Amino acid sequence: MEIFLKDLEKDGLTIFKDIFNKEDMRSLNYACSTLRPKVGNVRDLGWCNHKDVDELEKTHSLLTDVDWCYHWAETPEDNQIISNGILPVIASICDKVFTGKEWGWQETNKYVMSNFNHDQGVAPHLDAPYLWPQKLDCQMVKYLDQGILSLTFMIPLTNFTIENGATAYVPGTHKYIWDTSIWNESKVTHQQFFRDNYIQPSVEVGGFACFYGNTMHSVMANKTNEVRRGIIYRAIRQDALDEMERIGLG
Ligand SMILES: O=C(O)CCC(=O)C(=O)O
Repeated sequence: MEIFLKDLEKDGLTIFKDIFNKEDMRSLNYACSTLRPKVGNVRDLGWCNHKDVDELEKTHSLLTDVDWCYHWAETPEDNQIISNGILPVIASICDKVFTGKEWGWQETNKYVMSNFNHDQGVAPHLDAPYLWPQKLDCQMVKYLDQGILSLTFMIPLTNFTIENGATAYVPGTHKYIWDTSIWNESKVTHQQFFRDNYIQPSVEVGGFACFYGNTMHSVMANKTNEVRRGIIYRAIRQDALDEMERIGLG
C-alpha cells in the first residue's frame, strides 16, 4: 500500500493490479452492458445531456439504434459485487489518502462508462471539485484548506488497453493550481499540453486506476470494435461536499 501512496503523491495517479476477482468483474461487465445510457457522445450529434438522451429515446432504442462514441449509465446501487467487493476496497484507500479527514462518495457521479469505436480527439479535464464546467469561477482549491480534495477510481470491466481507449493522464499535473475561470479559452493549449505529455497505462480486469481529481486526464480513442467498459467512483473531502451542497453543485 505504501508504494501506491507514494506513486499517488508523486504522479497523482497509481495503478493497482489483481485486486478484484476477474470472474466477478466479467459478470459485472455483462450485467452493465444492458444499463440505460444516461448521457454521452453520439456520432454526428455530439455531446448529449440527460434531456437530449430522453428526447432521443422517444424515437430510438438507446442500446441498439444509437451510434454512441461513448456513454455513461448510472451504476447499479443494489449489486453485490459492487457493494461487497469493490466499495470496501476503494473506501479503505480513501481512508488512508484523506488521513483522518471526513470524506464521502460523489452521489451524482457513479457511472458505468462504455467507450465504443471512435476517435473524437482528446478532452483533457480535471474532476470535481476542481473543475465545474457549469460554474468555472468556482475554484474550491483556492479557498478550502490545503490537501487532497478528491480521489477518482476507474475500475475496468474489460481490459483497458491503448488500442481500446484506456484513460490517459498527465503525471504530476496535480501539483498545479489551474485557473479554471479561463478553462474554455485555454482549451486548445490544454489539448496540446495533454497530447505532448500524456501516458496511457493499460489496466487489466481485476485491477484499477486511482488518481487525484486534479490530475489532468482524458477519455481516448477506441480503435477496436470491442466496447471498453469501466466503473467510476469519486470520493470527495467532506468540506468540499458541504460546499457543493451550499452552492448547489452536483
Ligand atoms: O472513460 C474514460 O476513460 C475517462 C472518463 C473521465 O475522464 C471522467 O469521467 O472524468
